[in-house]
Amino acid sequence: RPIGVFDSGIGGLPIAKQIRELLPNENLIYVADTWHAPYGEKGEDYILQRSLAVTDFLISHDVKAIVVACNTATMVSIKTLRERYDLPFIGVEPGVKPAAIHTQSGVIGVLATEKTLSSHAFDSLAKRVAGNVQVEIQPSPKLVRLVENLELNSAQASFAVEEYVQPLIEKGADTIILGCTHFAHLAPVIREVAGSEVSVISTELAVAREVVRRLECENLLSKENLSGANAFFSNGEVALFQKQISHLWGEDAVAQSF
Ligand code: DGN
Repeated sequence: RPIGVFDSGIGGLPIAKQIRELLPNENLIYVADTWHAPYGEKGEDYILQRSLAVTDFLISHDVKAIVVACNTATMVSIKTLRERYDLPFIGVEPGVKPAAIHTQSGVIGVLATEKTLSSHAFDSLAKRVAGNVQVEIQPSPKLVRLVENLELNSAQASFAVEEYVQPLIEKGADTIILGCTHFAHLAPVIREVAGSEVSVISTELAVAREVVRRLECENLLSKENLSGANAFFSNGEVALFQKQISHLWGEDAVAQSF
């Protein structure tokens, strides 16, 4: 049985890649809910309805666990998903804890969607784990669209990153959290703009390790010694999705519609 991974678009691909590396013989199904993206600008009911619909789709493919590879969907929906389905759900959340441990200046910055930053779940995460560290937030709405358009090195990407990173540095942040999975694709630009004095924290590896841990715990790891298959679904324009996954995953990735 495969592991399901979903996001509103291609933001979850870096997480799926890490899972693939740690678990080479598992089958993966990746779903990009592109038609309904960006989640970050939608209401909570809408995001929850989409999370439920995508979960039903993944369950129709007999998945054994689901990775909610989107901070926004995790913040809004994971509690309900866990209540409604008898399946392990692994979510993602901004890495406030590692950043709070790492900072020297005592100020950390969070780049994420407006929805994530205004959610109750984020507020309680920050209160719970930041301790005395000051948490500065920066909604970064332009970045998701740039990533979806594969503008990962363009001048526009640098300008947009600068617009969001600069205010955090001015507030004294020496550690910046990528609190939206899409932003991992922009990590090189974000690192360049932030400069060598600032650490940039991304959570793909931690999430992939958590997936391994959960599957081990539930005795759900595949026992077969085959190399795992990957399936990629999107409900957006299939030609664009093919271009995205060829570029970000590999030439052999095949886009399918749902
Ligand atoms: N990738 C999603 C996240 O981590 O929050 C959000 C993308 C979006 O739909 N705005």
